Amino acid sequence: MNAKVEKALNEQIHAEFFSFYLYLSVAAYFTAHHLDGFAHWMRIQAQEEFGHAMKLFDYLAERGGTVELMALDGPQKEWDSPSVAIEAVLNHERHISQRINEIVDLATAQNDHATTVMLHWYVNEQVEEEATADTLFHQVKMVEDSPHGLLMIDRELAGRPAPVATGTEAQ
Ligand code: OFO
Repeated sequence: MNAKVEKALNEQIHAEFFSFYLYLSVAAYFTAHHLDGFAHWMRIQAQEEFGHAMKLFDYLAERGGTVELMALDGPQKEWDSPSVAIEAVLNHERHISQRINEIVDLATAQNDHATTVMLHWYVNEQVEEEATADTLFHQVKMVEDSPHGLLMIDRELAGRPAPVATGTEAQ
């Protein structure tokens, strides 16, 4: 396959695995602060990121490309408050959207239509993920000074169902 696209997809696999790692770190932060619903929600989010990485992993293999896994940096471990932690997630999703858009541009410029079409799934997924993180951020910000409000959101987040698929399917 096109070498530039192959490189960009490998870098995106790395970015998705870093998202997995970062969200797991956010989950650990919430667990340490006894907000188990938030921690549960972030663990599921991390699982989804793992799925996003594996979807690209499988796609590269299917196209005869070479998967090159790279070292992951240690993610941030502490945030000043729950809203700051969720804001970090929102900002990270915006960063991922930007990356996806750039790879779509690259694949299109390289006439790699199969990759452009495959990436449309990620473009749509990013719209949803940014919207979800944005809503959660604003809700947490609204109640941040009220433990009661925070616990209500925590209870709600505890109900997020686990992804149905296992293995390498993206969510
Ligand atoms: Fe949360 O994003 Fe992956 O793609």
